[in-house]
Amino acid sequence: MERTYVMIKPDGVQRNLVGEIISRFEKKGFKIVGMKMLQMDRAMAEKHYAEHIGKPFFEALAAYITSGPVVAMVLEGKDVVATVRAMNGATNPANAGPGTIRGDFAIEVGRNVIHGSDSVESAEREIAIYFSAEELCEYRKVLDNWIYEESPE
Ligand code: IDP
Ligand code: MG
Repeated sequence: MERTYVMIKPDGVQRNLVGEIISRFEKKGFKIVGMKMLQMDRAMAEKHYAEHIGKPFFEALAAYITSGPVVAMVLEGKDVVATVRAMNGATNPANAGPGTIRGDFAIEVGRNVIHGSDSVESAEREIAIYFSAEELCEYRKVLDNWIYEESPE
């Protein structure tokens, strides 16, 4: 079953959106298989956002993402990578539709509340930054049969 890395950014924590955001993913049917709170340091920011090092917004991004605790999680489910991106909404909240997390709760790209991996490969890379194998839980839920037609593997 596909997995993705999702992170409630420091503004999401400060603005009391942790419960609201987790609730959306839970209600959708995705399974939380890992979760923790942590504060990122500069080295973690450079690792996570390696592709953005050197871009004009990188320093602001590094300051933002290390400015307070984040909630890191791994979600599991069918097409979870693309679906979480859709639920998060466009990177710039000005372009994020209503009903998306960024569309409903954010205004500026530099305070866009949530992160979600952009591909299965990115998800694998990002999950490994934040979680060891022992920190991820493999388990079944009785509701799985009410969320999937076929029992998920
Ligand atoms: P994504 O988070 O939707 O994958 P990316 O383009 O990978 O978007 O950018 C990573 C993060 O960097 C964004 O979520 C946002 O917090 C920040 N960011 C991206 N572009 C800008 C910008 O132009 N100004 C300020 N921050 C930006
Ligand atoms: Mg990205």
